[in-house]
Amino acid sequence: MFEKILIANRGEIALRIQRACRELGIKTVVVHSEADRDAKYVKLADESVCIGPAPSAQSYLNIPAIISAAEVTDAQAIHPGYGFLSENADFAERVETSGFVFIGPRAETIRLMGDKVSAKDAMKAAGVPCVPGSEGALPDDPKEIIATARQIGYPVIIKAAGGGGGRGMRVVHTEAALVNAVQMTRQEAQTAFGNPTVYMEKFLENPRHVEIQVLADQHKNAIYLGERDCSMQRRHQKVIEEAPAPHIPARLIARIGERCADACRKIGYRGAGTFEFLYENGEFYFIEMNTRVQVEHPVTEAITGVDIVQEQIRVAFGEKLRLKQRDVEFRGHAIECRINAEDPFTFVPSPGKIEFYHPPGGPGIRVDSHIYQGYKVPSHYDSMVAKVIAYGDTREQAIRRMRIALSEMSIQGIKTNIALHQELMLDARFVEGGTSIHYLEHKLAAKNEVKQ
Ligand code: MV4
Repeated sequence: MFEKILIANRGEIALRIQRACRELGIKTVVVHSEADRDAKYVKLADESVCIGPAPSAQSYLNIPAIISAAEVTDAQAIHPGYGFLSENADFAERVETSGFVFIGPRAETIRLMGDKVSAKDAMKAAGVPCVPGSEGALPDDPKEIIATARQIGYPVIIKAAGGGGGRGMRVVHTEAALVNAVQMTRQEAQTAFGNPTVYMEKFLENPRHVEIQVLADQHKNAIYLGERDCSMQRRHQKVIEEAPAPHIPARLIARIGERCADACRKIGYRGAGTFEFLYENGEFYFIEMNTRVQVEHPVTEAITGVDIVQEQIRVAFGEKLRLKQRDVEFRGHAIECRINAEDPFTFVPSPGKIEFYHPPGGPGIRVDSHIYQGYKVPSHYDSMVAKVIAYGDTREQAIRRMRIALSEMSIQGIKTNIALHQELMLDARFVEGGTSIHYLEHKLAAKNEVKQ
């Protein structure tokens, strides 16, 4: 096994990766910015290297500084976590050409999935069901664009090939608005991503966001670890995730999961990955693939007993997957609440010093967090400060345990969204399960109307 891994990330995921390394007997190097110098998780690592000032562009996104840190500390592999450089194909390539192992897929695979047109083409060819849409990128000819939209049927959505995660999209309801919308999306895509390529899909009006977790080794073995429902979101930021997805038949999941695992074998995928689907009227439609470990991986760990971060490290080292699909058992239900340092009404980030912290605990509760009393939440990064994961034999038990956990949890000194989670755990539609991607935004809009 590796002797030493460099963690190119911060916060809770840097701590999560450290814990996986420790269990595998691997030493850790954590890189950090000046703003994170005094954080406890930095001191917990075997070694730490300051790679630059607070702004991410000069630290957590500073490729030469990270590679140098790996060189001076003699690390053998680099774990990128999520966000930052985790899906940067150039970084993965530089890591490997510098003689280190990138804990993730091959740079070529990251590049393939980073371009949403090539990702969709690859998945379609591998037998994964996709949203009906244009044959690859849209041409320039307005006549052809109009013909494509007529074939698909309105409403359609125009998406940038370089986008993803909700950036660079536009919904079009009528032929009159089509050509201009394509032109505008192209221009924005050119400005934002340096790539004017766009494609068209049928716009699904009220879907759920259901994703499939996969694991693959370098010997063409691949398995799926079930699904997560991430529909509870606001402005493309997930708020609550759960596994399994409520009210979706297990045989449907098995069918789509097999397709994903099979696609991994066909494209020579390695590591952990997530196939994002829209789910509507009992059908799955692939939209994007994420080539990193995700924030919400703990709900899958809870229902499968698989340590996804440890598996990432093992397969990066070249080990064969120790599990076959028939060894994967799904048991119980898990829910994750993302606790953010933010104003509960305006959602504006609320950085600052944590004056008091009491984490929840007890049966079925896991808290992934790097915070503590006296910790200063920096203003430069994402506002997520903790993830509370509740596990139960049933969804009802997981919800009950989450309610108790949230009632125990106390964070003073900064504003948090704990009260929002408490409200959602009592929301009749959430309790019923199976709400769409629009539910939370509609609920918040209705609440604001009452207030005004
Ligand atoms: C869609 C869609 C409806 N129809 N594609 C937004 C993020 C990006 N990953 C894809 N997104 C969407 N693509 C078609 N053909 C609706 C969304 C969407 C969405 C998807 C997942 C989670 C939250 C969302 C919120 C708004 C829109």
